[in-house]
Amino acid sequence: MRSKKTPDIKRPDGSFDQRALARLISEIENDRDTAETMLAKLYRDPDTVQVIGITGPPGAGKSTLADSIIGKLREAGKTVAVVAVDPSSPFTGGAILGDRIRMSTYANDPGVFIRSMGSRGSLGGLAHATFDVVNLLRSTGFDAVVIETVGVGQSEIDVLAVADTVVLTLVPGLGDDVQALKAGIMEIADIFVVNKADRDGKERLVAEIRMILELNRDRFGWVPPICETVATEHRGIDGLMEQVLLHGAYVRDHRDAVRRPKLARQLEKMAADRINRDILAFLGKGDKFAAWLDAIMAGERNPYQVIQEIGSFISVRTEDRS
Ligand SMILES: Nc1nc2c(ncn2[C@@H]2O[C@H](COP(=O)(O)OP(=O)(O)OP(=O)(O)O)[C@@H](O)[C@H]2O)c(=O)[nH]1
Ligand SMILES: [Mg+2]
Repeated sequence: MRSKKTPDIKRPDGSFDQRALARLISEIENDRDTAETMLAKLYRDPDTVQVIGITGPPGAGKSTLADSIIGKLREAGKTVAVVAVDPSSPFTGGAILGDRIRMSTYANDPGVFIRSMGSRGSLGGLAHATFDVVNLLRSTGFDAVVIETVGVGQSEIDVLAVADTVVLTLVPGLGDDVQALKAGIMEIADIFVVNKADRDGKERLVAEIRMILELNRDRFGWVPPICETVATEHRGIDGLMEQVLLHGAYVRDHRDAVRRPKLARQLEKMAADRINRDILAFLGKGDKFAAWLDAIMAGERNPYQVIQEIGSFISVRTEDRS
């Protein structure tokens, strides 16, 4: 057990020790146990911080929007931490470099901290380490945290769990994608952005979103607005920012209704991850896993019988501890 003093990331003058922060994040990425120990001590959840998740399909303009949002937050004198989650998928292999270039406007701004993370090793699409990193940044004293994540699947559900405000970025000309998204997006988006509004098909996309919203009207405490933007020309950004801030206020006023289910989802994921690690470590330790494999290979047992045995092993252990 190492007992290291955790450095103060936010200095008395309001600036951030970015190198110390980068070091803590590397520790989080490299060692789950260290991460848990550190965050058990550091975790804070001040309701003055707004975590903004920007999600949507590849190339929708998420980074360009993030850049504009960071700009607006800086104009308002707010400090911002940015986490860009890059899927290790071959389809978006260039994303890391792309994000760095597009966000480079703020690379030397002491009030902005930028970090790219891979989503490698994550079952849910968004790296488990991302939860930890966002929680670290939430705890450290930034006024806002911006997460960019690509995709339109499970990873959005993950974003939902760590973000207070989820901005779903869509673009005209996606064809049937909105239909396909229908089930999922309603639970995800706090704000819809129709970006690339300079393109054909904008009206149709807006109408489609509006229809889905209309059908689900009863389900909302907060009715997600639809913002039209042309991120490359900074058009529509003021309107988007206004909604982001309004939603931030809504979250603060409805903390139980908004934060509790998000925390529940997060805790569920974290618990599953923890249990998974513990049990795999336990199975590995006593060479039981190898013995089971031997038995399967020898034809003495089949994998399903082994899984049943593993199940009873686990329940014995959990009963012991209760
Ligand atoms: N015409 C037009 N192009 C845009 C707009 N917003 C972004 N783009 C362009 O779309 C491309 C992708 O923009 P990004 O901001 O990198 O999109 P992204 O969603 O972050 O992309 P990934 O992170 O790779 O998924 C870039 O070439 C942008 O210049 C827009 O409003 N209109
Ligand atoms: Mg991007």
